[in-house]
Amino acid sequence: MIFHVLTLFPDMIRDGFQTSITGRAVEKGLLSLDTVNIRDFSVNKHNRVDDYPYGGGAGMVMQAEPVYLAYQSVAEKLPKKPKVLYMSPQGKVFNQRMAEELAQEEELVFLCGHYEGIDERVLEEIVDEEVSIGDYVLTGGELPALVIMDAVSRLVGGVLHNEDSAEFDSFHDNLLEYPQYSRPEVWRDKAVPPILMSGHHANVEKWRREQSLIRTLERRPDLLENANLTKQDKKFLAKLKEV
Ligand code: 4FV
Repeated sequence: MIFHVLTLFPDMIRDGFQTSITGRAVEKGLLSLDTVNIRDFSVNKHNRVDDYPYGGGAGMVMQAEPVYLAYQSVAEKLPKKPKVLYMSPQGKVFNQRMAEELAQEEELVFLCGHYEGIDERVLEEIVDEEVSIGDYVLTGGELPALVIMDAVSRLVGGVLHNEDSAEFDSFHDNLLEYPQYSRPEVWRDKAVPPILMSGHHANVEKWRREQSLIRTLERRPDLLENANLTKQDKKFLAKLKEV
């Protein structure tokens, strides 16, 4: 997977991506990161990339040309048009299912805005999908790009030590994950649920599935609509709702 990031703050992207799991994946050649500084494509003598919004109003807007030239500097090197994602509160809200879809791509281009946003005309020209990481306003698109790159990277083969861990993730079957425990067996008088010490894998799996169902019903009942539930799951949930 190759990530191209069009940004005014390439260092922020590099620093955020080249540590820990994604950093090791870059070293292993499983992922690669190409940051492009939009300011390098400024077309005015003061190296500006923003200007006042037509129609007035607060703040500044990123101009179309530097963004377009930055995009072209990536696209002209590629055999086919890459998928371009623009980070914006006006976009489709990101989720695990979207991460799984994006992980199928070979290359992704992330466009990171700043100020009040980017001139709509270049967005119409180059953007395939506007994506939001949540209903709040950030100072820039860099953190959303890092969030999405991290979630997608986990799903790229070989990035995670243990492939399975992605398989039993939160939102697996669209359910919240079960509680986790590790040594010591008793911590400040709190013991690990005995079922987890039984070594009886089937019982452990059953208990974990029930915990996922309990948590999802308590914390995110909205997820249950699209959850992949077995008959046993539905019977267990019905019993929970009786209580
Ligand atoms: C955002 C979000 C976000 C809006 C104006 C950057 C900021 C500034 N992006 N999910 N929430 N972007 O707040 O993706 O340009």
